[in-house]
Amino acid sequence: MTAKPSFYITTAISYPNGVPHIGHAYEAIATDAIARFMRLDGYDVYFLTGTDEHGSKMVQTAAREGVSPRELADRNVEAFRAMVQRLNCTNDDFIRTTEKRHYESSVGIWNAMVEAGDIYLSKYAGWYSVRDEAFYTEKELTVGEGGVKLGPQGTPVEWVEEESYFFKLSAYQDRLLKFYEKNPEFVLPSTRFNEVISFVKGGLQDLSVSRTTFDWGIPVPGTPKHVMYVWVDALTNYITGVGYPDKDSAMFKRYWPAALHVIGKDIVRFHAVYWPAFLMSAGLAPPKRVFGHGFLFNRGEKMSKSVGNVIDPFALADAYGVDALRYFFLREVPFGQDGNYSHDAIVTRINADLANNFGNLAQRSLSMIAKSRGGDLPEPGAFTAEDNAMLAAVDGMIEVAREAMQTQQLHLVLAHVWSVLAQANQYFADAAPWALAKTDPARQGTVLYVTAEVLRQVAILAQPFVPTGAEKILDLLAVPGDARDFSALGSAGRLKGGTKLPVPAGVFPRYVEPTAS
Ligand code: ME8
Repeated sequence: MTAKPSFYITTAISYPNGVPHIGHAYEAIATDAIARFMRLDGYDVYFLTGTDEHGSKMVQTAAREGVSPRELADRNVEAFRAMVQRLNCTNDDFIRTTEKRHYESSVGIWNAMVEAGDIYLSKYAGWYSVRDEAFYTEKELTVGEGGVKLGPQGTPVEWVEEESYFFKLSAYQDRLLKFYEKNPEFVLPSTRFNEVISFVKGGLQDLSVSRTTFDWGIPVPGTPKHVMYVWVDALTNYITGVGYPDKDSAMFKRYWPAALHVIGKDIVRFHAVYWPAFLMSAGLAPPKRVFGHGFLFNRGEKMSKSVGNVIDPFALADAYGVDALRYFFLREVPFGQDGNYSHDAIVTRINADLANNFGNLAQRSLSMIAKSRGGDLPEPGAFTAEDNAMLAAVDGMIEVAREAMQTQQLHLVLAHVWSVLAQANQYFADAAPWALAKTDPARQGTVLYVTAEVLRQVAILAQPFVPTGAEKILDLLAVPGDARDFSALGSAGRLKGGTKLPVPAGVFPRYVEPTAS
């Protein structure tokens, strides 16, 4: 047996300076859907998420709340852990940057960069945004209300002057540009890649990589009055998660370089410029891909912890259900673009796509099998042209899905699968099996068989997105646990006529507005 190809996938690690918001939930859901898809498609997937606990943003929030940064982190981390569980994410690990393994890893990469001759001591004098944890040049700034200077993401900057270690980022300009040229899909969507390339072409300045004005960070080896710049330690989490600094470990060899970092569009520069440069300096391979997803807006409003209009992902999961939330975000928002959400839009998707197209087709066909066949899946007779067209459409889904997933176009996978479901609803309506029970039971059996086969393949492909409901439908079709991955798609995995099916039950209910009590 050949070994499965590995696929190491990560989310960004979140700042636990507050509780999780819907942006964090969106990223976790999307990353989990990709991880599940690749696992079902035969990859050896490793999925990491976690929290980014150092830096001045944590220090400032903790001071405002009258607790230590560690207390603040300890308190909020639990909410992040709970969120990924609540959202049905299948992460293999959850990393905290305050863990011992991460200190060792960060010291490891620091020392490797020192050995490469890329770290030197100097003085930093420039602009810093605490909210972005980012240094900006004068030319990147704009002036906001009351003359306040703002960074490119619209956050306030302050003047910082301190002794600092620097990383020779300027020496990596050509190597980065060559790397980009060789890897034309290193950053997706391509518009974000173009921004990265022009930023690098515009000239890179050396990067301040240590701070001396606070001590909430990983001490620089040999110079404990310096702590590492939070982004050095944050990015390093991705290699800590697979065993660094032990580069020879089985884990590291198996999973590094990462196949995919899923992050938001605001932090593409850190992942696509600084991170590969650090790795090149340390003699490690850069990740294979960085995907910068869009931002979610609550009816057009940007959500962020600092602004205060945070939408609680737990409340949304309680209100609509986890499958529905996952489906909504991944179907509604083209992956890579910004998206809006509102109660009405979520309810429309639940009722039209999940309840009507999927749940209702399953309910109608399975209860007909229960009623007119005593729960035995019918043996099909000879297929008509309509049956063959339907089966060809459903057998062809995986190819379209795989193609879309090569560039993480999750919404296109769902759009295609649901277009086949729409075709199946039409097929079912046209064939009218309810009317055939008496007139032509053999033909009815064939129609019900074909419909069940459509449901089987749709449910297998829907598992990464709506795992709970899809698994229930596979249970109702008596599909064994070892016949639910993508190798069971297509004609090779056809349902067997005569199989005894369990008593049908509703899956994907309609959303009903709660009545005021
Ligand atoms: O940036 N919509 O942490 P973070 C969609 N610690 N995504 C959003 C969003 C929104 N409204 N708001 C934030 C950090 N995000 C760093 C990352 S990685 C080595 C360190 C995304 O808690 C954001 O783009 O501010 C990022 O990918 C993730 O949520 C965590 O954001």
